[in-house]
Amino acid sequence: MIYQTIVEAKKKGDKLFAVLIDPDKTTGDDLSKLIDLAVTASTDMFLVGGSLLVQNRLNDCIQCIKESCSIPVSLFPGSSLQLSDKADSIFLLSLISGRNPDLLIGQHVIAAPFLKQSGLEIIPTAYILIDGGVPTSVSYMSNTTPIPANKEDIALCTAMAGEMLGLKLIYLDAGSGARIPVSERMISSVSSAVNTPLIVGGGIRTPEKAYADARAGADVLVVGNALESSPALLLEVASAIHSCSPTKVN
Ligand code: 1GP
Repeated sequence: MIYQTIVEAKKKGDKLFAVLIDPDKTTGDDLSKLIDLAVTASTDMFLVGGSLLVQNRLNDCIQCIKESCSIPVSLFPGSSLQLSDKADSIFLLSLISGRNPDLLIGQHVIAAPFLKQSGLEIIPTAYILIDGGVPTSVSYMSNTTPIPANKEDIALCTAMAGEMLGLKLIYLDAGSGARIPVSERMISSVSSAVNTPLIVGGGIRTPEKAYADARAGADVLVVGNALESSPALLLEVASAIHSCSPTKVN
């Protein structure tokens, strides 16, 4: 169970590394190579999805991962069209930084019957967009305004509300390809205000930033975009994140 893994890791102070794969962009040999690197680096989980998928490759992508390794796969869906029972779990995102009812409850209603019979582990996730310095696909597609990058108070009150509503993960996301990733200051403010495991992603491009985010209080670090152009970065980022973990051998 992916959620249990995250909770247990948090209890021990271990930091987890998630590789985000956009099934439109990483295919064929590139996908196989990324999976091999992920296995070598003891990657903790794959997230699969994107704000807008146009190529209908979601199932094939997940199948390729499942046939190649035992790293768990979670759906990270941009919409209710991005569902697959080939994954292990789904981050069922409620976009609580926004005020678009479709992404707070509408898409979930559409997805509910499929999810009910899918056998997927459902992980209700408080999804909080932070301004990443450029208009990202997720802010455009979701028709929501991200929280300004320097407004830690808004982010932490949003995270607290998400926790009070019973959501099981808090995901602070600057959006894929963000120019400015979520600041350590914001990560630290949010992580000290909630007990819920904290996922951080969007624009992380260096092992140093991943390390700093883990030290600031992120429990799971997500990297996607940077690996599309520099797959070998995966090894360095994984090592930096796992070096923060008291119980992991690096
Ligand atoms: C995006 O947090 C993820 O939703 C990962 O972002 O692709 O910029 O690494 P990147």
